[in-house]
Amino acid sequence: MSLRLVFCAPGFKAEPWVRDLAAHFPDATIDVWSADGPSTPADYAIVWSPPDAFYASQPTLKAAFNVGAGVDGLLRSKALPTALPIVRVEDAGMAPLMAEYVVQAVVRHTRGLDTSEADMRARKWRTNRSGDRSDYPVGVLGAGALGSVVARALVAQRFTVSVWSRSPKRIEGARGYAGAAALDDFLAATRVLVNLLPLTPDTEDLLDRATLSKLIAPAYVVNVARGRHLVDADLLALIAEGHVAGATLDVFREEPLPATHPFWDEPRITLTPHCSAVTQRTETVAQIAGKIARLQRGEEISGVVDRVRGY
Ligand code: NDP
Ligand code: OXD
Repeated sequence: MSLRLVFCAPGFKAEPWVRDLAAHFPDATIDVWSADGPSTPADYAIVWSPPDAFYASQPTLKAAFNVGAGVDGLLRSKALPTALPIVRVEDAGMAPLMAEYVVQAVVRHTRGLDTSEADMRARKWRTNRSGDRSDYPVGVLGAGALGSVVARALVAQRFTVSVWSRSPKRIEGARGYAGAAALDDFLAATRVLVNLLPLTPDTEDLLDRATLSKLIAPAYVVNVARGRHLVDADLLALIAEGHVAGATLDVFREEPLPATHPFWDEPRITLTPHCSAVTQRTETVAQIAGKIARLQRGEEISGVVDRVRGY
């Protein structure tokens, strides 16, 4: 029997995904799942936040491929079968986008361009003598597919860079800290904090008053991972107190960010709508297709989520 694929990603336009998948698997049957229509059992699913009903209708799946790097949304579903292997996107074109975004956010702050922008909006002409790079040691939380590329990009921009990960990592030009016991030392060496951790039970609410207070002041926060890493009220209070100079936030506890959220009214916070590194469809489909081909040949693949660790 030919390969059977099912695509279920509410909010995504299915047609280009199906077209790209068909280019890799011309003989496969590729269905777009719908709650109303009949669902043919498939071998592999390509998904983003599928509804709970999806899993019950797909009892023959050998793996589900998440079309993003973060699997926190997928793992939250109580309907997700415990034995179903989940595979996440590993870079697939997102890392250079993330590196660009983070470097611009860090440089914008460390060169004082955020202050100049605010001055100019207030019709104030004030030449800004920006500080030395060495005054702004950058710490990257997470040194995985995205964090490691971001750290290298910051090193290339001559920043002093540290990374924090669960297991020890070697990134040329950056200092590595590993494990919970090393977090305080990492924070004490960091003024600009970049978050690229997955959202797991261990990392949820990690960016709270206790953690952010340990950064070198005045600190700066760039959160490009998940909104639930950050305790919003603690960040706002630390900005008001002057311990944190400001933040660039791309992700939020609730998305879209509610119109009444206090972040909108804090001029020292720069907001973007979860766009720091959007999924690159062509590269993602090519990566998924390569992994399906390997699984079909009985080979191992990378990017399989460890359900216990949560990423
Ligand atoms: P990876 O799984 O490749 O890397 C995760 C890193 O975090 C690893 O270095 C891992 O350590 C480290 N880590 C995980 N848990 C802990 C912990 N408890 N303590 C210390 N370190 C820990 O993920 P990616 O780099 O691909 O993606 C990171 C996140 O970025 C995603 O989960 C997603 O939430 C977010 N994202 C946001 C996007 C956006 O547009 N805003 C786009 C894409 C992703 P170790 O290496 O030892 O395993
Ligand atoms: C992802 C994201 O996890 O887009 O890939 O946030």
